[in-house]
Amino acid sequence: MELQERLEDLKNSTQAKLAKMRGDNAKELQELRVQVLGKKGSLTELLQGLKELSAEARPIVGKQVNEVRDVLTKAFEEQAKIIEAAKIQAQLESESLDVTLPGRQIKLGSRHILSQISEEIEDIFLGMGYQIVDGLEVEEDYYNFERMNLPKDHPARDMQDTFYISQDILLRTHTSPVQARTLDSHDFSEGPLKMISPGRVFRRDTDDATHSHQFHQIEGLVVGEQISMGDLKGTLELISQKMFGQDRRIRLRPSYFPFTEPSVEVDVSCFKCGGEGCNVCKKTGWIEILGAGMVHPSVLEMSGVDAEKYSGFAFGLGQERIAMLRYGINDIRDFYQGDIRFIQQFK
Ligand code: FA5
Repeated sequence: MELQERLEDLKNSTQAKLAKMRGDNAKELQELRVQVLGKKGSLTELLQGLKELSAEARPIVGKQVNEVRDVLTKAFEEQAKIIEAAKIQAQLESESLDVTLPGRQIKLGSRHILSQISEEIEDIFLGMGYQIVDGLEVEEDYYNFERMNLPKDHPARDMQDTFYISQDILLRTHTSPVQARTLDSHDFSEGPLKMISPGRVFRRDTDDATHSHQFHQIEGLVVGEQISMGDLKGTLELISQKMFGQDRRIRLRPSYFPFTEPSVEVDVSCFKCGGEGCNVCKKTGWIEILGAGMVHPSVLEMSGVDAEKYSGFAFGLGQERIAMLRYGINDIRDFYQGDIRFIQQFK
């Protein structure tokens, strides 16, 4: 057969094979391409035949070979596109994407109720000119106890069962050590010290509905000239009214803390029954919210503050307690479980 005829034949037969090829057979397409256009393929083989042609015929047939190569190369590319499109189509069908389905909702959290309470109390005190001080969660025994007038072996240490890290280092059991640290650094020639310090504290208490091994307190401390029990009462009355309502009253009951003298427990009149007695106040009309007192002269003196000239009051409240009372939360463990249904109720 003439070379030109064989060329024409190769072109036609390849085009026919391509036309018959199934749309999903990439392997078959590749094999055919190698067979026809590959280094040892049919077209290369035909090219060898050029050598035997006359010098006049060679360029003409050579041009034809190139034309056939171009046509077939394009045809293979077309078929590759068809195969690729079929593959994508098959994939889309198998994924059965339903664009009419509603989207998946991203669950948004919100500020934790304990953070909200802490910010609310901070705002109240900032408005009265207090500073907010950060304390250390890992504290020295010295500041947590000794500087709070609780020397080693003092029986009142038992009231705050402690996680010790070493003999001298512990997880603070209350926010009161911040009192000693701020008293140490305060310059009284610049005016009285007025601070609050919110933060996390730790005790080896067994977890139950009202106790947790870690919880949050807010410490308050005011030290200056002629600070009296009346100032303490007025301040606590104000904070109770802001937190629990304008018509709240407070009552002070004698208590004991080694770092205050006198010491008091502070009750607020029940915000649910107004003082008549109900299940929230256990029929007493009053709810205990915090411990407080006049700063013990020894605590002042250990910081080098002249207890004859300066006096002050301090208080410490449990944040969880405030939130539980205000919102009727029955179990303290709800605060720490990160359940979005709980957290979102306090938006
Ligand atoms: C103190 O911790 C004193 N530092 C408070 C204080 C400060 C008194 C300044 C005087 C002057 P108390 O151990 O009572 O006191 O704890 C204070 C509050 O922390 C309690 O009223 C309670 O609301 C909360 N609390 C105590 N233990 C736990 C616990 N295991 N889980 C949750 N809250 C607790």
